[in-house]
Amino acid sequence: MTPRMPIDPELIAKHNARLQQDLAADYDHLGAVLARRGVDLEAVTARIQRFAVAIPSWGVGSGGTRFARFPVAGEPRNVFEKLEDCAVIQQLGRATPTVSPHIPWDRVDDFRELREFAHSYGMSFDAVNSNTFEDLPGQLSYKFGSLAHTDKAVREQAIAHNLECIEIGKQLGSRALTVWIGDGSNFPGQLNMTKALERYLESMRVIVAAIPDGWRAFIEHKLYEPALYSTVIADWGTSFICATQLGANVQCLVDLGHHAPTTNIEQIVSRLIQFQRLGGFHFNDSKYGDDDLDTGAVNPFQIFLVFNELVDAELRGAPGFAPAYMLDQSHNVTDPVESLMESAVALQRAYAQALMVDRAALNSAQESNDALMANRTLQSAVRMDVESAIKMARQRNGGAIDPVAVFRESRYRQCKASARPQDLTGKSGIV
Ligand code: RM4
Ligand code: MN
Ligand code: MN
Repeated sequence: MTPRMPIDPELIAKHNARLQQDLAADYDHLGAVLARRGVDLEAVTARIQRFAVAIPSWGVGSGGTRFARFPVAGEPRNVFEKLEDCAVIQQLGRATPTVSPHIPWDRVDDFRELREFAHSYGMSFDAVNSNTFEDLPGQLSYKFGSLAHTDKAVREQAIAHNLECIEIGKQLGSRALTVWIGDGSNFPGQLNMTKALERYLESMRVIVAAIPDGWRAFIEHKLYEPALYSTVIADWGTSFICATQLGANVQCLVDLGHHAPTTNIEQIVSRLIQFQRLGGFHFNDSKYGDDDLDTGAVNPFQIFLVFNELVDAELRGAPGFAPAYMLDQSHNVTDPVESLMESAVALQRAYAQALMVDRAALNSAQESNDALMANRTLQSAVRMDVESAIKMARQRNGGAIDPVAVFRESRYRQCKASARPQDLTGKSGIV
């Protein structure tokens, strides 16, 4: 069955035809440059074609700050409409075939129907995210935490929610549960930090016992927010300890925004790979904190350095290496569809550049302590203009050479602005 296409394929074909000749010339040129470096462009393009990153369902709506939210016209009002927007991102960009749902934001009566709906667009579901940081009417409050709460009844409610997320995931065809908690404290002394972690582990043990065979549980650390003095899973060290305590199917997720500025994230990635606990990523970018800006918008070199570790692990066949890639961004001033398409490209770019690192030269520079040459080896890869390889990969996968241009010309957003009248009452900062 051919998947439903939210954008007219004719429009993509027309655009591609216009850009075809220039792309072929740029691609040939890149091939010649790479050949001189001993890199086979076709092999790189084939790997870019296979690269995939999940879209966060919450990312296709406008985010917001603590101050205000400025919804984009025609933003999705429910998970079906979110999937439709995700399908646009995939149809044009061809790097995002899966969606990571968030419960309860994406709750529906019939999850099998939702799965079928996604399939009709050629999309499927990635890790299910549980949410125990927000209160729902009629429930016990998470104001003072969830899985690590002092009150057993609250912990049980949070556990039950995660168990339900696993059941939902089974119906959606997911293979992972992502648990991020907001638990922590706002004042020194407020929380017994040891007891809180003990309670967290006790709760997580129940959840992990319900993780089906072939699934993974991802735990996600975060330095601060909503708890502003201490968080229970504050850093990768705590996350790593918890994963090792909880079982082989529990791995650490690295959300790039969840670190103090200047933290050496690529080194964290290297450590987690080495000890087989790298579950995957929530990609985004930031300048100050958990800004959730578009991936690669502020510090593309950081993304490259992360991919340098990932490619190194891939090439040496690091045991247990199977990171799940997801975006986790909040779009305040851009069209979320455009931001997500550009972010997937930023990852492909970092991946392609990391594939171009002369590994033999890097290794010999490292072994001989030639710091300058080692750094020059990385710098020369990151300076490569790999756009034509990415465009070629996208076109070969059936996408648009210039996804943003096609998206704008399609007037999809304008159509949705009238097709999806918004009820703006009672909407909070996040989708
Ligand atoms: C958190 C964390 C989680 C995400 C929520 C929306 O800061 O990054 O992964 O689900 O935000
Ligand atoms: Mn995240
Ligand atoms: Mn976050």
